[in-house]
Amino acid sequence: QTDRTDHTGLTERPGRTDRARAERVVVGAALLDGGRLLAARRSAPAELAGRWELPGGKVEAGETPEAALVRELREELGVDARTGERVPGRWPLRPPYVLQVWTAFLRPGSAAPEPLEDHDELRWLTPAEIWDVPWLDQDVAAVRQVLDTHGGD
Ligand code: 9L3
Ligand code: MG
Repeated sequence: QTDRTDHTGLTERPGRTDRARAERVVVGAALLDGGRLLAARRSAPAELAGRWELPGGKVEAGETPEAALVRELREELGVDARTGERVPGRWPLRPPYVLQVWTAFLRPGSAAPEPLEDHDELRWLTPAEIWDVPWLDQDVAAVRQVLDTHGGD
């Protein structure tokens, strides 16, 4: 591949721009309540079943990541949530997917989370309990970052 020159006269590095263009964001929620973090055990697909994750899913076309996260939390857990801050970092999943994480909080009057689809168990973990569950490999670094930035929330 050769470098392209755009109208500004600057060259782009094709590898990097093409990868970024093809990327699909999966949003994960660091759902926090009283200093505890919600962990969800996947029941599907088979290769992920039994491992724990930050709940969430794929951002759909025309959707902001924050809106996708609120939608996913309603669909998967039956809750009315709002997003907080982006947790710094981006963690590669199976290409073209990349995981990004936002903090999230239950809105007043929200139902308590229930495992409605894709999960079969939920746990609210204190910081001391965070590593008691077998997280998905791809979620470990994200959870560590959540603990570093929001461990006291
Ligand atoms: N994934 C990994 N960690 C997460 C989430 C929410 C998702 N915290 C992976 C699992 C799937 C893909 O991303 O391979 C899409 O997620 P989903 O739509 O099946 O939840
Ligand atoms: Mg999901």
